[in-house]
Order: sequence, then structure tokens, then C-alpha cells
Amino acid sequence: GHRGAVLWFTGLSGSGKSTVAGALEQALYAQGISTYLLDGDNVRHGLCRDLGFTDDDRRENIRRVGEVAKLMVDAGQVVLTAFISPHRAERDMVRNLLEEGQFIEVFVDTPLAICEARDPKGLYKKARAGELKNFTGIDSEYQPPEVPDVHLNGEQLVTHLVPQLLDVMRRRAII
Ligand code: GGZ
Repeated sequence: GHRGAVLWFTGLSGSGKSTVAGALEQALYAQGISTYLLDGDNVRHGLCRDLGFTDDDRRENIRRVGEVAKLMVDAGQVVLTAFISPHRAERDMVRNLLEEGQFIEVFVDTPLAICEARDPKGLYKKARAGELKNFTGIDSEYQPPEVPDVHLNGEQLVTHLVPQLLDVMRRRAII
């Protein structure tokens, strides 16, 4: 069995949040544990389609995602979220929405230079050229977690990272 909880992935664009969360989802599925992955691809086109990337809009984006995650956790679901969520205050707001132990902050720690070299969507290039404003890490702040529940080295392979997450979930009696 399993109990409801949210694994809240935070990190720069291109840090690997969605990739790691997707790989964890597959590993859990193989163990018969269903999860739901919330990320920009399924949220920013619907629930948050009216929001952009100003500080206020990011705050509202994270607030809405946090409220949805809470509802799903109340329903017993294991929720994975993959948003930059650059501000400590918003991540702490979501932590405070949930019960003790239901919120697991996962820092996907990948240096900006590596994210920028990966640049899968060419967004860093656009941001450097001034074509994209308020880009996290370029002209918008990212506040790294001071004491994340899980601190992942984003330069490692997902095959190495997923077992670390499964360990934490077992230790916290989520799975
Ligand atoms: C950061 C941006 C921006 C700006 C578009 N800053 O790598 P991606 O493309 O797929 O992921 C990024 C995604 C970030 O959305 P989030 O909802 O996770 O952000 S937040 O938590 O801060 O609300 C990136 C793309 O959207 N993107 N413009 N200016 N990322």
C-alpha cells in the first residue's frame, strides 16, 4: 500500500525535474503504485493558462498547484510536482498547506552552467539574447532550498537518482 504525499521537485529550468519525476513515476508504477505528475506541460496550458512569469504570477501558479496537490493527497494519491518554484516563501506556503510528513521537498541541484549547456528548448539562448524576460537564473532569482528533504545532484543519471528517492519514500513510510 501507500499513503498520500507530494514530492515537490524544485530546480532551474533544464535541471532535470521532469525527467527525474517521470523516471520515479515509472519505477513506482512497476511496483503497483499509481502517481500523478503535475508539471508545466499539464498545468500552464489549463489551470494556470492566464499566468506568466512575473513574481506575482509564479506565486499564484505555485499556490494553485499546491492547492490541487493538497486535494489529491487528501484523496490518498502520491503526487509528484515539477515546477521551478523559485521562491522559498511559496514552497513553504505549500509545505504549510499539508500535514507534517506529507510534503517532501526535492532539490534537483544542477549548476546553471550545466542547465544552460543542456538548453533543451533553446530558452536560455533566448534569455541571454534578451528575447525572453524574467528568465530564472538569468534575470529572475532562484532561491535554492536551505534544508531540502532530499538533495539530488542533477548531474547524475536518473538510474542513480531514482533509488535515492525510493529510499526516502520507504523511510518516510509513503511506500
Ligand atoms: C523560467 C520559463 C520562462 C521564464 C518560459 N522563466 O524548461 P522548461 O521551460 O520546460 O520549464 C520552464 C517552465 C517553467 O514553468 P514553471 O511553472 O515551472 O515556473 S514557476 O514554478 O516559476 O512558476 C521553461 C518555461 O516554463 N519558461 N518562460 N521566464 N522558465
